[in-house]
Amino acid sequence: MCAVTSGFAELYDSEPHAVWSAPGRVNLIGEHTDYNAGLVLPFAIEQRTIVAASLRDGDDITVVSTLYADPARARLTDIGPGRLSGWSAYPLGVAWALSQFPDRPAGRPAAGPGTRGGVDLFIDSAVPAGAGLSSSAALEIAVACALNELWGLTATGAELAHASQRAENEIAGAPTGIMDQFASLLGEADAAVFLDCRTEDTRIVPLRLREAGLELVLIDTGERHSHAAGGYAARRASCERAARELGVPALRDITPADLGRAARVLDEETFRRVRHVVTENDRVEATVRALGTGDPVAVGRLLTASHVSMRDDFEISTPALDLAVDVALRAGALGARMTGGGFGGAAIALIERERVAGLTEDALDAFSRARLPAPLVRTVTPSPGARRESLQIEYQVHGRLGAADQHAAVGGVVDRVRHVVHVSRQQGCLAGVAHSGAA
Ligand code: GAF
Repeated sequence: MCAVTSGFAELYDSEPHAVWSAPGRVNLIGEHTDYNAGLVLPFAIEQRTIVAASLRDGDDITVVSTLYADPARARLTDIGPGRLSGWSAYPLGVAWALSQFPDRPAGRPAAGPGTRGGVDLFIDSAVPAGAGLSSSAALEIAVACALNELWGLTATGAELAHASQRAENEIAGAPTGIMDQFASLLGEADAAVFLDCRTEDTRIVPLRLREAGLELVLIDTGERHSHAAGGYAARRASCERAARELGVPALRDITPADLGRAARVLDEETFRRVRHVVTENDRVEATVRALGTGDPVAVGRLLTASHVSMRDDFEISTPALDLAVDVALRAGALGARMTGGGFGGAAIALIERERVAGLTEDALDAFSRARLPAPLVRTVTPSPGARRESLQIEYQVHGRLGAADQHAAVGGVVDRVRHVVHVSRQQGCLAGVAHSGAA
């Protein structure tokens, strides 16, 4: 039986109704453009978050994760802005947002009456937190898919994405955009998701990496960050202020031809923030075109130009991310850039398959010489988005592994599950004394 189902059964003394999963994502290009109503091109990765869930009596939502020692339980009506903190704000926030979904969505069958009651959830994940791979969206979307079905909501993918974003913005307090949720929902094997964040039109863009003998390599610096604080919010505020000063609804409405006027109106730093967003939107469109014509050299150049723009204009890179990009380029990558919100996390490189081993060696060597912690270097595989799983998924959460590794990983998961069940029982989660945050 699957580790999350056995963990669920051990913790809640019954089988889960079903299991859902959602992947993390890597953004190929289009950074800090989503909340500016701009363009993005992320892809879902093979690392997934898995949720086993069932309805329960009453209106308590219980969330337990193999990754966190603090399980939580909250009454649905007690969840609200400013009342929760920590990891459980994300899944509980999704429950809060979806509990407000209309009973009778226009033109669709009514949601099941009175079904928005208690739910027990048991969560496991292979998506590392703070690495720029959107572990938060993977968690939100897996929970959103579970609740959509358990509560009979008939919400569309876009509605689930928005409910998840509300959880992140209003309950977890991270002022993030909509890219990650769409990527986690809509990803496909060997493809990226082109999203226009204003119209929310999406298009699947084939990457055809294998045919071209190419790999996407992730260099995780190990530097961790959170978007609930600091630089991310400051960048968003600066973009919104610039749009107001330039008299447009969003920076998406500024074109390269407007940059001369922007330079006259804005202070120097704000102008550079704007220039990043405007040129990044252009680079996303150019990348989609280059992928369409099978021109990986052009794609690589665009990725590197994006990094330079984030390093110099948007100022969200770090010395470790810059080093990762430099090493990748010196190892022969066609292009490389930091990916995600910045201030830590990972870089990606587009590189020929036979150069991957050399890049790995060079990165370890360069980080060691710079006295930085060893980076984690691995290929990433563009993968399918969120789905309901069969219950036979014992080791899929850990991605592609050899048979021996699978055995070890399953053993590891089972050990983690046992530990979590033990901790949850000790903390009285099941006795209902761990009501989370709310007054
Ligand atoms: C984070 C956010 F969650 C996204 O919405 C996006 O803004 C990204 O940073 C930067 O492109 O992943």
